[in-house]
Amino acid sequence: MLKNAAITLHSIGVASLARAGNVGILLSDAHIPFQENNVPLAQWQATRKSLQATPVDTADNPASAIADLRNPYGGAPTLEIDGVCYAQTAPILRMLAREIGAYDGRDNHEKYVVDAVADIATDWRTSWVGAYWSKDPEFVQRYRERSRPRYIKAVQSYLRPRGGPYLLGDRMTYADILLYTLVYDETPAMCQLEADAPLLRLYEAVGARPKVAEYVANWKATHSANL
Ligand SMILES: N[C@@H](CCC(=O)N[C@@H](CS)C(=O)NCC(=O)O)C(=O)O
Repeated sequence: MLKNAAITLHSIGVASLARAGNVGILLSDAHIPFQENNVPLAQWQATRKSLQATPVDTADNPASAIADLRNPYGGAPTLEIDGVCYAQTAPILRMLAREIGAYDGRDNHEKYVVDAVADIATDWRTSWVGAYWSKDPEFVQRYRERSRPRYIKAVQSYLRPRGGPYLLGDRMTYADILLYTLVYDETPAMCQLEADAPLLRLYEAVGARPKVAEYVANWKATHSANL
């Protein structure tokens, strides 16, 4: 499905790696070529509408009328593979992990751990997005003082006993990528991570992977044009 496919990652031009960055990082780390359609925020509504639209059924592609070939919710990231849209960050990452045969646990218990940490990261991301755009200082303060420390404490409880640097030791999973982009967007300083914190070790290990470092450097260089 991924081999020789035409792959486009649709993302919104914001000053953060955000949700779409997770998909870009996994594809890059796996050496899978893709195009990025980074849409300026002001033009996103039109892109959203086109991603939501169910394509017209055609004689040579009758399956194109199926709604899940598009992105009914219409958010970013949307990953288009040979004209089929995949939506929702964690499910996209899981689908890619299954296709590639990496970035996940090897047995059912490991897969559960990866899913559980990914779920916390997903909640953390949603909470962070709310605080990022909020104009309510009390809400932002609650996020900083209660929500963020609670997410960090929870993920570090999974990381600490396994010895790091990644959640499953020396194998990077898609959950590690979700955590990396959060710490990147928040900054390690805002996360108040101690020098020996497991989450900081994970952040440094993911960021030091050559294809991840290359993706992030390129993202910094190119995405500012759409802000
Ligand atoms: N559950 C979805 C949420 C997607 C989402 O809300 N993405 C934001 C950007 S990070 C977005 O697209 N906002 C603009 C919109 O909803 O049109 C996911 O994890 O991918």
